[in-house]
Amino acid sequence: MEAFGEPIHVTRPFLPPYDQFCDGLKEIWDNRWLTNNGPIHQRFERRLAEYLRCANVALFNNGTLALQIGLQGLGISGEVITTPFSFVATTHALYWNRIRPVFVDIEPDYYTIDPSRVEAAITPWTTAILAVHVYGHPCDLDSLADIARRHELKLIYDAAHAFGVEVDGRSIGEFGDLSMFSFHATKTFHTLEGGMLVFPDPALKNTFEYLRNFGFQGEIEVVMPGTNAKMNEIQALMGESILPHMPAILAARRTIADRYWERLREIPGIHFPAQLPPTVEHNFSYMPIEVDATEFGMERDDLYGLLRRHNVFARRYFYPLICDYACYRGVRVNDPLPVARRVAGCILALPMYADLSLEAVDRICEITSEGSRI
Ligand code: T4K
Repeated sequence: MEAFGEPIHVTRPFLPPYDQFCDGLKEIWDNRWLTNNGPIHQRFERRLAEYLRCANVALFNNGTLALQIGLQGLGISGEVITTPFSFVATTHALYWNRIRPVFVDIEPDYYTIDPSRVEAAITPWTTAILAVHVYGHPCDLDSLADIARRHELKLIYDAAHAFGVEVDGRSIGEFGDLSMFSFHATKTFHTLEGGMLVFPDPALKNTFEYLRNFGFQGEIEVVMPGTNAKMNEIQALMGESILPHMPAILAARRTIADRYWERLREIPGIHFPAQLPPTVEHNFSYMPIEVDATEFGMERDDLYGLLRRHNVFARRYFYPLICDYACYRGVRVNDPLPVARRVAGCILALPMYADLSLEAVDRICEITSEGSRI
């Protein structure tokens, strides 16, 4: 199989029609209002609340700062039980709040935090659970809610990958005490860079607004030592312009995922996460596969290299585990993490984005299939 002429990356941002975006820019030029809770920001925030059917939302300049502020606003301290199988920003948000991460294992079907391991890791210092809907797979919502309630812990979801996901007809943002969504360029829905908190307690809205704007309450009072985490008008315009395209984006991703499943299913040693229950409306934010080296005849890293030689830039999301990065190696990890270690060693995220052609998917599958025959 010949290499692609142009690189095929793991993702490619969706962009709204150019003219539509330029019309929006005109509004910004006319307003001369560029950031600090501008009119487009306010409108976009309302539209998101409607889209998600969640009353309380707050926008930020990126997901990492949104999560940091979320933790700070909820007053989380001490120890937080979390997953090592995520993007490193999940743990960084704890670190920046001087919270000790307690890493526990994931379950093997969807790679989300294993509730039984969470319960086993609770100590008198535990204040919260920080779970991740990794690849947009919903965590075990009921079990985590039950543990949080019984042990009086806050339940926080890193929903960076989960915009558009629904469970039983409810937005994934409706669960827990707080959810953070990332609107980074690489996400299913984006605002160039951006992030959002969704929360059931309306009293938190002011706190988050103070924290993202230096702590200002009005013009001459600062009520808390906040930071600068404001979404600007161009970010908000990008989000507002993409939001109406979400149904088409999700439908295109579903078609691509179906094609991958159909083509890859036949290759020995290529496995997928378990099928999600019919109650879940998925967003197909990533296309993860597991490579069983014995069955496939090639290690995951060799397949990664083979694809690269064909100009296909799959990614090893999420390898290494967060606890194995140099900056977290000093953190004591009591859980042996057998599932997380196995998955991190064999996972590969294949290209997935709305305008990836089915012909390209077929070629990626063909290259993969050739790998199994080498
Ligand atoms: N929690 C979780 C679970 C997360 O996954 C993330 C972010 C966060 C928290 C933090 O949210 P943010 O603060 O980012 O809002 C990327 C993203 O930068 C990061 O947002 C994302 N997770 C993570 C999973 O992936 P990299 O270092 O892999 O990105 P990069 O620059 O290598 O981009 C990946 C590919 O995307 C490129 O090879 C090409 C393509 N691309 C990228 C950009 C930026 C484009 O085609 N155009 C672009 O503009 O981290």
